[in-house]
Amino acid sequence: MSVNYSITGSYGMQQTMRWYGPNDPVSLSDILQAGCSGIVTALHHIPNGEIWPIAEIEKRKLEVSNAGLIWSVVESVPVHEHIKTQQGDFQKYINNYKQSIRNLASCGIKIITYNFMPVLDWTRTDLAFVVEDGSKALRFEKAAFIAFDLFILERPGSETDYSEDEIERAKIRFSEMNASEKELLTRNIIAGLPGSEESFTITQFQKALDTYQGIDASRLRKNLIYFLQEIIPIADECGVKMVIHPDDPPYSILGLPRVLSTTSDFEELISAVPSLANGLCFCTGSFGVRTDNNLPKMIEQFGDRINFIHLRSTRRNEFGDFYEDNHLDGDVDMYQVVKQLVKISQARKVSIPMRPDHGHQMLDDLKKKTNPGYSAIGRLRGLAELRGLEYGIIKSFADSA
Ligand code: DNO
Repeated sequence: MSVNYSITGSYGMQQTMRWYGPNDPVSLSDILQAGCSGIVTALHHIPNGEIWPIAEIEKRKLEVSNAGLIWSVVESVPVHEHIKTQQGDFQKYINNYKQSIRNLASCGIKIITYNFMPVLDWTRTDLAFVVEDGSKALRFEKAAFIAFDLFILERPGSETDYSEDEIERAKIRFSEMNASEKELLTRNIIAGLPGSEESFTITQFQKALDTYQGIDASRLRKNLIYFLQEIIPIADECGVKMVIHPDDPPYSILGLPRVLSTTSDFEELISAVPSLANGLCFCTGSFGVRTDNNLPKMIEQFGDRINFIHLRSTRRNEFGDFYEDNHLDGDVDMYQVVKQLVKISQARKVSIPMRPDHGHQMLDDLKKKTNPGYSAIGRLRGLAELRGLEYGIIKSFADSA
């Protein structure tokens, strides 16, 4: 982990990209050509809750290393819903999770990402939002999301979650949608974005939501802490860093609690389970949606626990909508963020793996079928910009030293 991967000869970020495995339209050789040294991947074919067998891990590891790359980070070993709700066989799933940690560690893979979002992983309403330059971005439009909740899902009690204004805007938005737009919106929300391990029909979806009846934020937090108390000692034993990915978007949706959206959310996890193996995947796109999250400050505060970085910049408006802007644009102050990240890398003498999180669908990729957010060229643009930014920062630190 203390290998120096930076082009500047100083500690900085290790450049990686997510790879969805052999069926990913973006190949390992594409990723190598983008200038990456690391790969972020998962065994998506292993059903959620089952142990990741050593043979399967080794097989994936070999594919990656044959391409001249290193499997740097697992994103993600998914947390079974029963662990989040503490229903059914949850203790068995926790034990399986522990074994997957041990197996990954025995293959030398020591950074593991997970999240604790109920039912849904990351959520967007529009996967092809055309921005000014003609490229396509991912977007979360509040009125469309509320329209889905109130008028498509018709979730019991949903009206009480929104203001009158929000309901009015959602009504108008819904009345303007035709049948295929409604269908697409539904699919975007519940059919599972890349990396989500769950996919639902409307009936299954309401059933899944119902399993959270009686589980509020404090209960969900308790369950998360219990999970950490169980798995972090194992991670410690095998030298693994667990990193939790923040909620995306970083607030409660569809009446479901969410407990990793702010600084104080993570502080609670640390005070309950202080080991440094209890770490954070610092995702600027997710945290950056909230105006009360000061990203450079969070990096300073949690610097010794940030072991994986997602860089992306969202742009929000007054209605609670946001879309994924170019990596150096949007509301995230990427200069301050990267500067703080370089500082912590240098202080800790590690090159923390970073991936350009998402990218626009652009140029030739507009004609191809791509995984939403994970096209080759948009991520290549993002990575190139971030690499240049980091290079300038590292050089200027060296000059002023
Ligand atoms: C989206 C990602 C998420 C994230 C998982 C982590 O692109 O950031 O899928 O990987 O939530 O467990």
